[in-house]
Amino acid sequence: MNPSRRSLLLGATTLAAAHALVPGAAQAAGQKTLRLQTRQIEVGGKAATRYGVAQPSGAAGLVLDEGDIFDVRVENTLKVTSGLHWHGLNPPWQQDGVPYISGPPIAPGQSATYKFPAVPAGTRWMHSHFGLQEQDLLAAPLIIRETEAIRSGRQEVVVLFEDFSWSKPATILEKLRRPPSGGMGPGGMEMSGPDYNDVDYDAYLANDRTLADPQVVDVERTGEVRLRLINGSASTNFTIDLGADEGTLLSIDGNPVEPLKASLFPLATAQRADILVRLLGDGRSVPVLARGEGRRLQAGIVLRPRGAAIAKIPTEGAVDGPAVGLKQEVLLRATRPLAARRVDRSVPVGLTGSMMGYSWSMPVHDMTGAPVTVVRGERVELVMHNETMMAHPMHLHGHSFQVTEINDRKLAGAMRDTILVPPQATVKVAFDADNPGIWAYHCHNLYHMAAGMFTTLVYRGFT
Ligand SMILES: [Cu+2]
Repeated sequence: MNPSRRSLLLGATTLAAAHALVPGAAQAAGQKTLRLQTRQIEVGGKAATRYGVAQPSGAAGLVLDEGDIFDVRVENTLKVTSGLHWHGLNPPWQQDGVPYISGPPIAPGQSATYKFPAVPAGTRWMHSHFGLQEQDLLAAPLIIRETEAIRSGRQEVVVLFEDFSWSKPATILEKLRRPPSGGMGPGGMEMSGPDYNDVDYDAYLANDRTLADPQVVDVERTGEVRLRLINGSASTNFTIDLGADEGTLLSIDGNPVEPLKASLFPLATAQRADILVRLLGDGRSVPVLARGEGRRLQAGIVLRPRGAAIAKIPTEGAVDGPAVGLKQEVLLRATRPLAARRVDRSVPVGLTGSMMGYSWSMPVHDMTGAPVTVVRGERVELVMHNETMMAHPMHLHGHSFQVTEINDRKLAGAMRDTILVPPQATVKVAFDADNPGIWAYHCHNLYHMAAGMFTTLVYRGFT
C-alpha cells in the first residue's frame, strides 16, 4: 500500500504538493488532470480571451460518481500564479485550494496534486481563489453524481452561469474604490434603499455563451431532465426563470431538500440548484434563464424536445430581474439535516461596510480581523447580521451548514455552503466542527471579498 493511500484510509491528510510540470510525465493510475489555461470565447460578436479549467480532453471541469476518490493533478499552464478551490467539497484543510491559507498557490509551469474522498456528493464547482481571477472566468463545474441520480438514468444538464465584462477585474475594483460623488455610491450604508449591484456587466454567460447564440440541448419529448445550475458569477445574484414551466427543486448547494415546485428560483452568487424539469410532450422548447438581480440582462440555455422550434430570446428581458431574497429559503427543508443537539458555541458575525473607499468587513465578536475559533466536536452556530444595504452571499469552507433561523424565525432549513444574507437581515446557520484546520469564511461577492469581507475559521489546537 502506498503512503498516500494509507493516510487516506486512516483519515489523515495528504498535502497538496507542488511539482514542476513535465510534459508527458508518468501519472498515477486513476488520477485526473485539470489544466488552468486560456481560451477564447465570443461575446457580442467579439472574441474575448479568458481563463478556463479543462481536462486534456477539453471537457470543462470534472464529473465524478458518489464514492469516488477525488484524485486530481492541477497543472498551471498560465503565465500567472493561480490555483483551484473545490467549492462545496469538504476536503482536508490543506487541500482546499485557498492560497496562503490552505497552502501555497501554484506558480506558472507548476502543478499540485489532491487526493481525498469526494464528499459530499452533489453539484459543486471549482474556481480560482487567487486575486480577481474568478472574474476572468477561471471556474468550472465539479459534479459528484449522487448514486440516486446515476440509478435514475435521467438526462443531466450542467449549466455554469457567469458575469462578463470587457473591463479588467482590477479596473472594476479600482472604479468601485473611487470616492463616490454627491455622497451616494455603491454599498453605502447612507443609501436609502437596497443596492443590488455594484458592477454593470456587459453580458451574462451560460456555459460561456450569451443568448445571441445559446446552447441548445436536445431532450426527449416527454422525458425528465435534471438541471445542475451553478451561479459561478463574480458578483451577480440571479433568479432562475423557467417561464411558463414549473420545475421541482431537488437539491440546493448540492444538498438534497424536500422537493419544492416553482417557476422562479433565487440563486445567489456561488450557490447551486438542482431542478427537475418534466417535458410535457407538447413539442415546446423550454428556456432556462438566469436573470440578473435589478438588471435586464439575462443568460440561458434551451431544452429542445425533438422537432421543437427554437424562439429567439433577447439578451435583455422586458423588465429588471427580481430582487434575490430569502422568501424561498424559509420554505426549504433539508432531507438530511444535522442531528438534533444543542449549540455549544454561538458566534456573532457582523457584515459591515463603508462607502468611503469601498471597504467591507466581517467583525467576529465585534472584532474586525478576528477569526472564528472553534473546538473540534462542537456544534457551532454563526449569527450573521447584515448592517449594510447590500446582500452578501456568505460562504464557509470545509463544512456543510444548516440554515436554522432567518430574522427570528426558527427553521430546519437547507444544508448549504453559501447563504445569502440580505440587507439588515439576521441569519443563523449551524454546523458540526468535524473538519479541523484553518478555513476561509467570506462573502462570495468577489469585490466585497477583495475589499475586506473575509475572515477565517480556526480550530484550536488542531494539529
Ligand atoms: Cu458581500
